[in-house]
Amino acid sequence: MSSSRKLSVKKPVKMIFSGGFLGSGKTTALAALAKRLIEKEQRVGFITNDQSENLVDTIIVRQMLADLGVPVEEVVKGCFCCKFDELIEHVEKILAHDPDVLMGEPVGSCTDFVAAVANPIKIQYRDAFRFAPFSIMVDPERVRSLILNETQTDFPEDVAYLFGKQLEEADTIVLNKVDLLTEKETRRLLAAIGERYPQKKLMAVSAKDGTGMDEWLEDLISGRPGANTVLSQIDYDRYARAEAVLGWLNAAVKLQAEQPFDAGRLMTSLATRLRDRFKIEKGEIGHLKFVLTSSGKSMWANLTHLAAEPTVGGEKLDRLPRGTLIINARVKLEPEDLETIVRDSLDAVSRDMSVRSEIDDLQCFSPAYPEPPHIIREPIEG
Ligand SMILES: Nc1nc2c(ncn2[C@@H]2O[C@H](COP(=O)(O)OP(=O)(O)OP(=O)(O)O)[C@@H](O)[C@H]2O)c(=O)[nH]1
Ligand SMILES: [Mg+2]
Repeated sequence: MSSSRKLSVKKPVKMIFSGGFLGSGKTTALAALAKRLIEKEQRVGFITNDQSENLVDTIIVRQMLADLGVPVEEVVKGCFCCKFDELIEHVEKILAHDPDVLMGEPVGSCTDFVAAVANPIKIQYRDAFRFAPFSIMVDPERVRSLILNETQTDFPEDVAYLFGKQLEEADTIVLNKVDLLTEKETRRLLAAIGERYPQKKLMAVSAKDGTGMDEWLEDLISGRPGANTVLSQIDYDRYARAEAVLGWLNAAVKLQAEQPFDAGRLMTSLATRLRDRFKIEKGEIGHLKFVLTSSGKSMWANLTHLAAEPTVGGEKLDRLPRGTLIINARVKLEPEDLETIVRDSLDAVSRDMSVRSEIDDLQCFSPAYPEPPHIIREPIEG
């Protein structure tokens, strides 16, 4: 690969990318880090990524960071690795805003980021960017189920393989959601991760309550070179199988009612109903996320485990006569089954709440075999 294009930057832009499995807290954490950087008078840009259009994260990040003047771009219809040229196009759009820092969130089912994204960028645009340590975020429950085999999961072995590969290419493994853990449990999980990945820097944070976030940011902006841990070996067939067990659904739904309806109740009822159906079908949840937007305000709901209850966030919407609901579901189900369950559940909840729901756009599929255009497997400093 030759150095083919020049990007116009006054000084190298810091690249803060955080990967990690579905629902580990990447969007929440990167938005929180972006706010901290802005307080330090840094100019920030943000790039989201998904396998399809209608991505909840983009709406959430735009809402959380809009007033702070952060340009947000999204790369859709494939992960950064497979959509390398599109990624660069969107990076260029953000560079027009003259950022100091560019933050990016690869899709939660993505791995081999260093070989397929960071290394090609380092080679093609050597003077334009400096990578911060590449962080991989993990949810404590996934550590218990996918690494330690302590709790039951219906995700097959290939998903545990993908999860392990994500950790293997981290410079820093970030155990998130420690607000849900006792100190003892945090120490135990960190020790278990450290035993398996002894070369990695480990952090324990709560993106939600701020624990550990300043220390993490300090390391990210310390100048310690990042995205240097290229996977020496990865079986793309296993990686593809791990992605393909997931049904991936993105939908945009128009909601309208004669009598104003309760936005929070609609989302929690829908999430709960879906979870109960997924349980019956052994449809392990990667991430189920909704955002309901009305008159420029957005409220969202998330569910990351079959055993959990949905949580809501964002702006509290009053009772609404209409709104737009974006549904993103990443669930271990055949796409046809996932689509049927989502359509049925949406009908049932709409009926219960006397709301008319009309699906404007719906895509449901399994992610395609990952075929990054560039793979550079040598370690490259920079
Ligand atoms: N308790 C707790 N919940 C968190 C924390 N960080 C994120 N969450 C919740 O975890 C869920 C998933 O968070 P996201 O930030 O959307 O996760 P993500 O990794 O971006 O998910 P995908 O983009 O779908 O892969 C949301 O309900 C968040 O509110 C945390 O530190 N503590
Ligand atoms: Mg996200």
